[in-house]
Amino acid sequence: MTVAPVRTARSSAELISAEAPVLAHNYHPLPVVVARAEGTWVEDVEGRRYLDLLAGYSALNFGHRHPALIEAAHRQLDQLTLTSRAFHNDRLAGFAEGLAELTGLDMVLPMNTGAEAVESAVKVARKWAYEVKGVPADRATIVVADGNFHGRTTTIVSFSTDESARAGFGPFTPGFRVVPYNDLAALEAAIDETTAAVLLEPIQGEAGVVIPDDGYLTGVRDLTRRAGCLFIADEIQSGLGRTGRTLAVDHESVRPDMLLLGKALGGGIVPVSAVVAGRDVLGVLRPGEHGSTFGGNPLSAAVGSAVVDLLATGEFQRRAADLGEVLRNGLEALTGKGVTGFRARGLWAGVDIDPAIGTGRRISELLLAEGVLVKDTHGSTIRLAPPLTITREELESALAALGRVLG
Ligand code: IF1
Repeated sequence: MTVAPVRTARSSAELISAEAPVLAHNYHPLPVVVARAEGTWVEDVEGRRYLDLLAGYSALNFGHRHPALIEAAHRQLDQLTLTSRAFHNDRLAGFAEGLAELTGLDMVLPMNTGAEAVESAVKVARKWAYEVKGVPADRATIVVADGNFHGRTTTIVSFSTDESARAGFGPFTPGFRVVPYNDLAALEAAIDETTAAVLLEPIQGEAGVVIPDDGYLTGVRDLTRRAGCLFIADEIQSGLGRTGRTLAVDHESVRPDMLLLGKALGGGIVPVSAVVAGRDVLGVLRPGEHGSTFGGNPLSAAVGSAVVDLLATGEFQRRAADLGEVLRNGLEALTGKGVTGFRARGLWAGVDIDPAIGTGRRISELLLAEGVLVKDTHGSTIRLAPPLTITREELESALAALGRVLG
């Protein structure tokens, strides 16, 4: 019997080189190995500290290891973690009730990852089209926007317009139409009697925090209502306080037919996602027609309920709105000094850097050396998305670091 080698504590460099032969290279991480984290700060293996301005792509809206969320997880870990939905558990009703109340919709389909929520929404929209709208079998279409990012499954990349996300993964799922984002005329032209739904991010995250014109979401809502198709809002990244409101659609007081949530819904602890919709929509699902081993598990429901409780106070939405002004002012001050443009709403910004200074990746590496973690999106654009727990001083120090890097 071979004895497992005793793993002595390895340095960051040793851990990075140990990954190479044994871990799929589907990411190109920055050269930092995080070992501990709390709130807005992470610490690497050697004890160096960094401000986290990526926040797990907006999965850490409440900071690393928020005490209320960790407490909910610990309590549930000591009681019950998984039953499958073959049986009821004592956490799921409360989670679904809280999420329905928070969003103003009736019914919840609990899943795990964002992509699963998106896939579930595609299936439900199609089934609704056949059973409620009367679209002929297998003819349903769904309209999406160019520049979209909704996840990485083969059906979802089937309607991606990013070649790096879809090349080599065909054959692709049919039934999707792509229109320019923020273009109501193009959207209207693409909707016909086969259209089950329009699926959009209210603000496009991976595209570089692309914010549509005021009135666009209202226009989408009106268009889909008049056309008798569903408006599906993917708030997996834009939702749960990030933009200064509970949902990004709240900035136009628009209520979609289906709302997709994920990332921060699991508090940065467990993957939790959900499709939230009216009973007339989610009611098309009957026992045995859809499911998931972990969807709605008691640990996820306990953490999800604690997240709903945090959001119900409005504190995080207010923080994102108030500190969003500090972020915006800081980026205004850097415009023309290395920043060529930016888009910001709440504590979320896509910042275009002068390519002459460097790519987004290069800027990320320079900020790493300054003790700030960010992630580039495309080209010379970086995304800033700190935990909503960030203090004014921490945000200002991160903006100062960006100024130094660009200087
Ligand atoms: C990666 C970014 C990418 C999302 C929206 C659904 C999903 C996502 C609006 C799927 C996920 C993640 C995926 C991750 C990096 C990150 C991301 F936009 F947030 F930066 F890729 F574009 N809808 N976004 O943003 O949720 O299945 O991942 O839980 O794939 O590299 P998931």
